[in-house]
Order: sequence, then C-alpha cells, then structure tokens
Amino acid sequence: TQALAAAMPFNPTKPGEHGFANGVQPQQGASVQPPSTLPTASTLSEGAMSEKVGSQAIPGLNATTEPLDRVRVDSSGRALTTNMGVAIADNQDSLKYGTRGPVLLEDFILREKITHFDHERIPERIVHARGSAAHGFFECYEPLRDITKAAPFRQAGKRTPVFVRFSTVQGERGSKDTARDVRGFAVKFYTDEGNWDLVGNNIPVFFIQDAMKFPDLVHAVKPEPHHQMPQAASAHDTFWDFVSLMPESTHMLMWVMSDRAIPRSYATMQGFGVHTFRMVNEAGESVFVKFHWTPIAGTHSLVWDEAVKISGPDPDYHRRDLWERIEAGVYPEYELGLQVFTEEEAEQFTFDILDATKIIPEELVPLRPVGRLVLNRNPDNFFAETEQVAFCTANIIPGIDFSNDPLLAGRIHSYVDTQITRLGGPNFHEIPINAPVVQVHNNQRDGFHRQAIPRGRVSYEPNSLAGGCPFQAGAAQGFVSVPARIEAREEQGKVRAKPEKFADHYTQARLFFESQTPVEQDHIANAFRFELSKVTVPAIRERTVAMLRNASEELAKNVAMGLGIDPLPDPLPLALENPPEPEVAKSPALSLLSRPGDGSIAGRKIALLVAPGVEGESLQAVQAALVEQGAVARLVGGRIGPMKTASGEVIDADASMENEPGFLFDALVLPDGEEAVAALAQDGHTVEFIKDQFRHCKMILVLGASELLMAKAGLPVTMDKSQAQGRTGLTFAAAAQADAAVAQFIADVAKHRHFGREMDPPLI
Ligand code: HDE
Repeated sequence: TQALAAAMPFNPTKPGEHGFANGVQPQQGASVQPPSTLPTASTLSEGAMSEKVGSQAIPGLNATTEPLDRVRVDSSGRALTTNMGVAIADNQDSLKYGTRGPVLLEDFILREKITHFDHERIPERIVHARGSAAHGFFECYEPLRDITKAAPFRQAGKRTPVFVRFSTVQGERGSKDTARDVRGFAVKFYTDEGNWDLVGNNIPVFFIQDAMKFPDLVHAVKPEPHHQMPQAASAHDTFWDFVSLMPESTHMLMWVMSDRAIPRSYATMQGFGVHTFRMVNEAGESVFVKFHWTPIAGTHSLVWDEAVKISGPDPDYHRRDLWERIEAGVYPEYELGLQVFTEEEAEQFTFDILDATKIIPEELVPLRPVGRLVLNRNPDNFFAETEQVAFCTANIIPGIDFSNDPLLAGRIHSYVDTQITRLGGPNFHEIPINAPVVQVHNNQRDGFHRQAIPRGRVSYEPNSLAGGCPFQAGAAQGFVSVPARIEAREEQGKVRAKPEKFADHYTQARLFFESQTPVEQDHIANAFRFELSKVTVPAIRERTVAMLRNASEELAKNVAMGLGIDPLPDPLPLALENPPEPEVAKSPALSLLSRPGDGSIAGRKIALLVAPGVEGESLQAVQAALVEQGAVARLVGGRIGPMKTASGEVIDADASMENEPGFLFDALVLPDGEEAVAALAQDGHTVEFIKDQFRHCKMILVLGASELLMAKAGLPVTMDKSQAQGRTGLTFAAAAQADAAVAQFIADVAKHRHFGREMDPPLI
C-alpha cells in the first residue's frame, strides 16, 4: 500500500507539508532543545524571526499566493516569541515567587498569552456559519467583449485567482456537513480591476422574493428560540409554519426537498448566482445574465438515510472530502455558463426576471459556457482565511452590474453591515484574504485595526495639496452604473407592493417536480414526509399539503399518505387565478441525474474489506486499478494494522469497520479467501457494512468466496447471479476474473448509484 500511496498524485503546490519533504516529525520545541542549539542573540537579531516563507505555488496558477506571502508565517526552526517579538525562554511555567509561591502579576508572558486566548473567538455568521473553502483560479475560454468588459473575461486563457467558500445555511459553525439544507457557493474573484464576489447558492431560486422577509425566514428556520433546537435541520414547526404561510416559497421547497440539499461532495454540486445580474460592454450596452456553475464530476448526491448516518462518525464529511480531493490533486472543477438575454426578451417571459423564486429554463435561454473554475489549493489557516473571508454582493467590478431584484437590493446592504460586527470594525477589507490584489487608494481613514499607513496630510478630494490625488478615474476606467430605465409607473409613486407576475407561486414549482425522474420524485416526496413528520402541529402539516396541491396533486397525495392525512385538505387559495401558460412544461436539465459528469471515478472513496488470510493478489490488483483511476481505495479491516494474506504477504489495513463505517464509502469490494471471509462473517460490522452499501444503492464487487457474506447480510439477489449481473450494480466474479470484473465495477461506480435497487420502506 505504501507503493500505492506513493503512486497517488498529491498536491504539487504543497510539497513541504505532510512529511513529504521535511520529515514526519515536527521540529522540537525550543524548551526541550538542549541549550546549545537554542537560537543565539545574533540569529534572532538578524530579523530571522519575522521572516515570512515564500509560496510554493506553481507560478501563474494562483496569483493570490503572492499578496498573501506578506503575512504567511512559518515557524519551523524559529524560537517562540511574544507578540512583541521577544524570545520566550520557558513556555511551561508561570513566573512565581519560589516554586510553591504565588504567581506574579508582572508575568507579562503569561498575561499576554491568556488574554489573547480569551479573545480567540469571533461571532459566527448569522447564516452560512458552517463552511469550508479553497483557493483556485477561474480561466476564461474566450473573450466576452461583445457582452462585458469585466476583467476575468477579457482574453482566452486568462486566469483570475479565486477563493471559494461552500457552506450550509442553518447550522452553527460546528454543525454537521450533511444536513438537509441549501449550500452556499460563494466565489471571490481577485481580478486586476478589483474584487468581484459572486455570492451564490447550489439552488438557483430562493424562499422569498423581497429582502423584507429575510429576517423572518431565518428566524423561522434557525433552532427555535426557547430551547435552541434543532441544530442543522429544517424539520421543525417554526420553519414549516412560516413557509406554509408564504406560498412564494413553494418552488424553493421543491428544490430543498430534492437530493440537491444533500450533495455527495462540494465537487459534485452546481452553483448559481440566483439573481438576474447585468453585464456591460465597453460601449456601455448591457444585457441580463444568470450565472451557473456546473461541476465537471457531475451532480451527485447522498441518500437521506446515508446523510443521517454520516453525520455521526464524520460531521466534517464535506470539509474532509474537499480537503482530501485537493491534497490528492483531484481538483474540484466547475464550468461557468451564462444565460444571456436582453431586456426586451425579458419583458416577453411569462415570469419576472426580478423574482428570485423563478428560474429561466435552459430550454428557453440556453447556457453559454464561458470558462472554468479549478480549486487547487487548500487554505493554510482555517481562521485567517475561511473564517475571516467576507463575501459581499456589493463587490462588483466594471462590466458587471445589478438588476432591480428586491432580494438582491437587501443583500447589497446586508453583507458589509453584518461583517462590520463580525470582523470588528470597518477595516476588514484589509484582512489579507479580503484585500484585493490591486492597490487601494482613497480617503477613508482610521477605525479599529487600521493596517494601511496613508502618507501625507491630505485625506479629502478635491485637493490641491496632494496634486489632486487620488483622483477620480472617469467613466473610461472607473465603475459606471448602467443608466437603466426605471420602470416604475408614474401613477404608482412610492409603493410597498410586488409586480403582478410575482404572484404566480406554483407554475415553476410544478415545472421542477415534473422535470424530475421518478426516483427523484420519490425522494422529494419522502423528504417532505420526513420533515413534516417532525412537525408537531397537525394544522401546519395540513397547510403544507394544501399548498403542494397547487403544484402537484400527485406529490400532495404521496406526502399526505405518508403522514396519514386523509382526506386531502382543500388547496390553498391562489394569489393569481389564471397564470399564463409557461414557455416550458418540462425541463430535463433540472434533473440531477441529467448531469452524470465526465465518467471519472477520481475522488470516490472505495472500501476493500480485508481480514487475515485474504486472497491478496486479486485484491491488490483491484486496488491498483481503482487507484489508477484516481479513486481513494482503502483497505478496511476488523482492525487497523498489518495482516497476512493467504500467501503470507503482509498488507496494511489503514481503516477499520469501526472507525470508518460502510456508509462513508461510495462503493465496496468484498475479497476472496475462505479464511478471511470466515473471519469477516464473524464480525457484526461486516453485515452492517454490506447492508448499508446495498440500501444506499452503491456498487459492490463480490470476489470469490465472499458471496457468503452477501448471503449472510440477507441480500435477496445474491443467489440469482444471472439476474443480478449488470442489473443491480452488483458484480460477482471469481478471483481469477477480477481484472475483467473491475472494469465493469469502475463503469458502475462512475454512475454513482443504482437506484433500481431502492425500495421504500427499505427491504434491507
Ligand atoms: Fe446571504 N447572507 N442573504 N444569501 N449568503 C450572508 O453575510 C442575506 C441570500 C449567501 O461563505 C450573510 O457575511 C440577505 C441568497 C452565501 O461567507 C448575511 C438575503 C443567496 C453566504 C446575508 C440573503 C445568499 C451568505 C451572513 C436576502 C444566494 C455565505 C454572514 C435578501 C444567492 C458567504 C455574511 C460566506 C451570507 C444576508 C439571501 C448566499 C447576513 C439579507 C438569495 C453563500 O449578510
């Protein structure tokens, strides 16, 4: 396995970590080093202690590494110091009057250390508290000068560094990754004309149409205020109470009850800008755009039973997956597609493009692929980067502009506002992860934690004392808002009201549901059933079913049946009696299964069960074949550590069925070898392992003698191999034919799941 590990790709941007270059042992601390090796006064005074390490990134791949070098600290070979740079002789004991005497107030080293520690925590984000992030780049396919002058789209092949943070919405910072929830997909582009943030989600619509309702929505979904439960879950009374009284949320509910809300990986989910934005070209002409990120690895999700189980042993499931993919060089990659349309076209649509509860079907406005996003570097420090990063919808650059979406308007205000508190003042734009790679020049001054040292006596404009600098860039270079027509009708004046088309709450909810495959429709119905079964007030359950009747009678019936609601309640009254006939009645692009990806299994986790006496040759051949495809193929035993194969060779189990249960893996290989199979059959974990793999519709390769294990797990298809072969994601093979079988297995794994096996309630 060591040879295999060595053959696995690892991230070339981080050669010095994880013992590849510097040895596995950490450097000895100064306090345990013999006095002769302590740094001398002369080595300290050379300024060595404040020296920052250079970046190890591949040049041109990640321009953000350069500006961040200014603040990167590598302490290897350095002595401990106080925050004032004074070397610390003893980091073990506080300063006392005699060994048994009182600690002295003058111990500035102790007091500094404790004081700083006392203030380590900052407030978590009010929403999207739980997140994980990575660095990477955006690469433009071709110049988009016809529609935008925005810097990232200027030349073919141009790379713009990015920092991307994925998140869940409801749970707290330490909550589980696999909650049923919307995922944030926030991208910060460090362009050469300033920072542009595309702060999106993995679902292209939202619960509400107007920012006015956002605090209500969030209060309803967050843990209930009296007892602070439930954590990282929307399955509770206040959420369903609110949304069932807000019919505009029906469309979004369809999406969050679909498998999109339980992605397999951040690398296998889509991202969307949600709102309609504008793009503006050099001539000042503007078009509307919607932004879509599509994962190259395909859109794959978990199943609910699996998501629930994962949250126990691995609440960091998505964080770990993102980290490990990047460390292994299996870089998450997404294609950026634009839906581009004009104002005139928008006026013809049956829905309003300012309404964030509506999509534009791809069949109506197709996606134009414009570039790719590659995440190829993990952060160096979670707090400094992932926690302190501040995304903001107001961060746009010349060539990008807003639409009048009232939800977007609220966001343009909200992000900076919340960050002023979360990051402790108005200067958080100077925190390295937030600072643009271009220079900042203005007359904003002072405030908490100011980093920049502006020179001179001028902090106003116009001025003559500084030669008029910094000066206005003018329309040719500076940001100019699109002089968009204001549509407000004169007779309306100031109003608190919505445009008429906003009142059609159900047409697109129906479109979404009817565009799903039967499996996906079942999962949606089951998700509603689960969530509403956690609601304690029957009237809320019924009101939700009444709402669903307006979107899909079939879905409403299914959900009602699962909740024992009979007869069906009357449908909720419609806000718009006769909505216009939609342009598109079915959109296959809305099905997750319509984007299987590039067929690669890179990054998938596959368990190969092992026990002493395992038939080693066939198993290692399978492992090698999987690793060759970029999969993470781990030997999982009853315990970890070395064990002998049937032929006496030593192999190393690097995981156990106890520490890595079956549901943490995408697929399973059961080994040949009678002794090993007998040992595995004695271990209750084996049956659980196989049953979970089977129930979650995962692919299983059964080699030789381990057929017995399938029987032991009570799997009905085991015996009828002719029927099972190729039809259920189960591959049976004698060890001698493992080579041929593994090809079939790999092709199956690339398909992710075999849903044909699924039953509700589960048979196994
Ligand atoms: Fe956010 N949102 N949001 N949101 N949002 C925040 O900003 C807000 C909305 C999104 O990884 C907050 O710094 C309002 C839609 C992401 O750091 C806050 C409204 C979409 C993230 C805020 C919305 C998003 C946030 C909390 C309705 C998808 C995490 C902490 C008008 C297009 C970014 C913070 C990260 C975070 C406000 C609705 C995406 C409070 C007022 C729609 C991905 O400012």
